[in-house]
Amino acid sequence: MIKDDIKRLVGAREARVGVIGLGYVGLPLAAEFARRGFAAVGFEVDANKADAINRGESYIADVSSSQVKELVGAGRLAATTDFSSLKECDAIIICVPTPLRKTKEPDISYILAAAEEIKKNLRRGQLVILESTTYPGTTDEVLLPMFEETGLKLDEDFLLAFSPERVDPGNPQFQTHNIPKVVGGCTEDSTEVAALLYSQIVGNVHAVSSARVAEAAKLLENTFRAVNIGMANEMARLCYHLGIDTWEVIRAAATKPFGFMPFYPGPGIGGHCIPLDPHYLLWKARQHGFDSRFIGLAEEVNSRMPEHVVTLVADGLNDARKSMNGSRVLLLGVAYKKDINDVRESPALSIIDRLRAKGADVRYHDPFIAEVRFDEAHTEGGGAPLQSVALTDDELKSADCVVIVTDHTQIDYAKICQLSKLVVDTRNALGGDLRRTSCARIIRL
Ligand code: SAJ
Repeated sequence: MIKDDIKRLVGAREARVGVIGLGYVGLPLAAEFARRGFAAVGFEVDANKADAINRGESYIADVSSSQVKELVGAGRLAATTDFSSLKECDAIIICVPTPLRKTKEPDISYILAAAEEIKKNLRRGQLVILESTTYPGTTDEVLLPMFEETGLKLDEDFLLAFSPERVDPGNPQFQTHNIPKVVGGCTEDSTEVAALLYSQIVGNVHAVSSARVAEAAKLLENTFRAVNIGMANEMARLCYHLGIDTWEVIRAAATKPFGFMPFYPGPGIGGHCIPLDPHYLLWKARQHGFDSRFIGLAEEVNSRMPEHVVTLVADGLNDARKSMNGSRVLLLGVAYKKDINDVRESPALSIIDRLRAKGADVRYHDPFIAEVRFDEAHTEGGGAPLQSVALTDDELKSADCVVIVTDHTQIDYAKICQLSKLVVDTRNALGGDLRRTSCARIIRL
């Protein structure tokens, strides 16, 4: 059995660790193994990324170029587009994207492409771990048969496990080394050795009985968020009809010291995890004839928030006897959450598209994002790219409505209050003492 051979290499930190996909998950992971004394090789399809790493340059904010330069200089970190080098690795970790197709069905094509490369180079004595978020069963129903087609046998020749990524880009408190790691193998040997490998770089490793338990745990984590955000958004729409301040309600409920966890309404959910991951669980459930209504309902509520925001803008303009058509609307923030430069799945894209479709003259200011381009899903309003405008006094004064879509910390919200005629605040950025400053009308989500 190869378990002991790999454990010896891992224990001595002589195991060569290959990471497929050097994105916001793979690069920090490869760097952490290298930092702990392992030889780490990143495998990339993008030669520009591989070249940058080998030049000692990082393109991921959570890993500094100086750290990459030091690790590459020490010969402990390298990157390559030559996947044949996979055969030299004792452990191979897959960190590739798992997007959704237009039909909202899982797209595991990146996992399959990585698995094909591993299959070509699989040899006796290797541990393979999948980290990409996917539906329960991917590791043992899809990857395992692919690898056993080579004639190599699980446990006798190779080990196979799943361990969900939990990277939270830009989080100053939680990084690779102090985020507990769930690990589940296709066999006990696989679980044991994968757990030993991660224990070299993570303080808390939580082993579970199978790969699919680990796959399901990850989906529960993020479906939990999507469903609870959906509840907060539904509460906001209900409170709007009841004339109750949603944020005040949540602040009050959050005083409960047990049995409650605050989530907040917003303009919709964006990012590369929360809008997508639940659909992997939903798809798998349906394969087994089980329809998870919570996931579908959360998706429906969350995806309708951009429409609700546009309604608030229309209501505000209407109260000022203005039509949406021809009004100047300035969005503050287009990133999917504050203080980052990522617009993936951002609700701002839908809000802009909808406002434009109603004839509004839409502009935005986002200190993190210079330009926004629109895909085919957002062309009702014409779909022309937009550039961020400077947040000048004139820009604020000339807007018929200002919409706070992303509550970036560095924005001067007191100035927004003083110079704007109408503000639709989807993030409670004007909460607290700003409520009392002399400013225009505020409509709060
Ligand atoms: N959002 C709300 N209300 C909330 C919380 C979030 O509307 O109460 C919105 C955000 O504005 C954003 C979307 O939901 O548009 C997703 O927000 P998020 O806080 O979940 O941020 P993400 O997408 O970066 O999620 C990641 C996830 N991390 C991983 O999957 C490894 C998630 O599990 C983390 O909990 C989250 O970061 C985090 O806590 O920062």
